[in-house]
Amino acid sequence: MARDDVLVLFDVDGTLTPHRQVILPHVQDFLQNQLKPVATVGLVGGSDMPKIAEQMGGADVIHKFDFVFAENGLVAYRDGQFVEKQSISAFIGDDKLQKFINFCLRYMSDLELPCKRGNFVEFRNGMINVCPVGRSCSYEERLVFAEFDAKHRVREQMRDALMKAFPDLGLQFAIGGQISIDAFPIGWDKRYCLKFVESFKDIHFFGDRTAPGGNDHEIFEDPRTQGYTVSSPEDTLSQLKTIFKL
Ligand code: M1P
Repeated sequence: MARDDVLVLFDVDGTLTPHRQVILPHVQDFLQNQLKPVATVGLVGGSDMPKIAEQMGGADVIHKFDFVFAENGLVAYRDGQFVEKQSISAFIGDDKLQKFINFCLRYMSDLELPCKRGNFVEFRNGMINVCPVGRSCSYEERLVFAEFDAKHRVREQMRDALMKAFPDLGLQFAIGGQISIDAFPIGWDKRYCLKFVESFKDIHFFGDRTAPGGNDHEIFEDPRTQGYTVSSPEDTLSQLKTIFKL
């Protein structure tokens, strides 16, 4: 099949890079020199554009990949050009958003964690990222929280509390990374990016958070994609080699 018929979309964290780390040179090299000649290649990350650029080796990520979808596609680039971005505040309204943010801050103020740092609520274009340990934690503090969370289910409990407190706000909540929860309007999950790629005959999606509640789940299950669950960047490469005979 021709390159223009086949699209391979990748989640970033845990799929192409370790969480919040920079892509390894051999993974970047494989995508650019082995996969790109046979398929159109895109990224669809939950993170915002600055984080995706940092992890993928710089701002020219929009030129290296045919599509770059930040914040699930709520911020979209094609062939190095900005296409569109969505606004959660325009969609939900600031009154409602403020109630939601106030609830999150109150809820997090009662949590006892191994440590707390700063930037507990990150307001992005199309989503709000809520982080109990605080996004300004160090990498070591991130790992300590992730281990604590795996044991004590801090984020799952918070997500349940949010769903109970705001059944009618029209928001959905996804656990995409190690330390935070993404909140965005229902339907603005990673399937959102598929509206930009309708012309492709085959769309392959690779992600690590494909189980229910994970931020790769909906696009993984979507009938328009063929979904693959991966456990690491090395696993992604190994599956690509098998599927595309590279
Ligand atoms: O993997 C995607 C996620 O990456 C970050 O998650 P965390 O900081 O919790 O590891 C965030 O940018 C999050 O929004 C995103 O979905």
